[in-house]
Amino acid sequence: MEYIDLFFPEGFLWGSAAAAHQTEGGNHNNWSEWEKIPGKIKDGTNADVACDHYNRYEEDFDLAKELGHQVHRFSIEWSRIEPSFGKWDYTQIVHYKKVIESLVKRGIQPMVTLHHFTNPVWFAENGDWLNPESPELFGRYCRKIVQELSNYDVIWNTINEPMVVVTIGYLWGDFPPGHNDFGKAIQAAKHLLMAHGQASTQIREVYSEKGLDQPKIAPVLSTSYIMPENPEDPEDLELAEYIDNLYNHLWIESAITGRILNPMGDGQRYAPLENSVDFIGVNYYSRMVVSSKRDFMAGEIAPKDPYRVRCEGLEWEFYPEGYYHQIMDYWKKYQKPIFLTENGIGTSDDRIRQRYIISHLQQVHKAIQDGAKVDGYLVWSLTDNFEWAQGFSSHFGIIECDFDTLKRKPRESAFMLRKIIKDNGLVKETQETYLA
Ligand code: GCO
Repeated sequence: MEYIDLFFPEGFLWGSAAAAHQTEGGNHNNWSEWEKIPGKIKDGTNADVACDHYNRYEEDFDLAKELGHQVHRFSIEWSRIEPSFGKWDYTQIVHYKKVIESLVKRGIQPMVTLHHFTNPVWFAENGDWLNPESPELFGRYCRKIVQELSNYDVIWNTINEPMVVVTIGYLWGDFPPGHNDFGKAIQAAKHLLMAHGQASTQIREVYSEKGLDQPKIAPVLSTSYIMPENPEDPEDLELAEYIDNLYNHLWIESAITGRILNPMGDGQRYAPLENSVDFIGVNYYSRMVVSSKRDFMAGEIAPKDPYRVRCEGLEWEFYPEGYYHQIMDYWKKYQKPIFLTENGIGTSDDRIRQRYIISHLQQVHKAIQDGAKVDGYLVWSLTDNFEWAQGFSSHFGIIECDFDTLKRKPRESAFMLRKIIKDNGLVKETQETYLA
């Protein structure tokens, strides 16, 4: 295979992403409660200690710096900031200030996620995202945290992967709160959408009250290339289109148009959504093949291609072509800049990760060549961490974390990415070395 140098646009930003509950340890929230229920976490583990990132963030950011990262995406744990309703914990606010300062000190741009899956226990006990007041409750926390952190140069992510929260938590029941109910799933999606609107409104207001320049705000979507099992079957095609709309578009189209679209609403305007999306955060891992002969609503998707490499535990197929497809689709439909906020693979074989990252970046490059405005790429994840229902059995880190000793050790993929960052692209030699 003959490779050519593939350079990325000037100013393209590179780095990694992580989330509070998966790395910090010591959290008390709806997930820590869920982890206590036998059978919910595949390997029977919990995130009580996780990577102990809460105490070791300096060490982790030293590594990120050494590895050339320019941005780091992490989340603030709501349950730490507001452990009981209306009570703010200032020691935790100070903690996150230090986390941000420690990135800034190393010349790494902080990208802060306000909600990454977890909720305070009091919020979960009050109906979680089914509570009609949930958007405002979330908005209050956002106002607080933004008031405290707006003096730093932060890129804001409001809600992470709303449709994952909805699909896995409210439809398939494998994440908290464990519902299996389409109606509830749609209700939760609507409230998460309104919560995004509340968050962005609070951010805008706080910055303007303080006379600060408006920051960049984005929700972060989980996207999957939805394909029909049998492309000749009109029913499969129709289902694929339906799921694509429901999973990949309904929510973001509502956020961008400011209208709560069917089936979440009847297209009514929701003012807080106005001007709520400066760019779209896109997380991509794989494709999803659907069939009209299987019950998607019950979590049934088509059998995997036996010849494709898969993600440890989660069984997601290695499918880079879908990345190009999804980036182009969002770009064409919404004409908003895209930031690739997560991409990676859980694997114990780092050579697979190396191939995965390069193959996916080739697709990103192609999308940029074809006109998509893509501003950056973050690998998921900086270190191995608690992979939700998979526990510690899926290794996504470019840095290995030994969960007995908590020792960190960069994998070869981390050095590969460092070279990519330094070159601002995939030079011929990088592709030859890692795709060989
Ligand atoms: C997310 C993701 C991460 C996962 C990753 C691999 O919501 O951003 O779910 O938290 O760890 O996607 O599954």
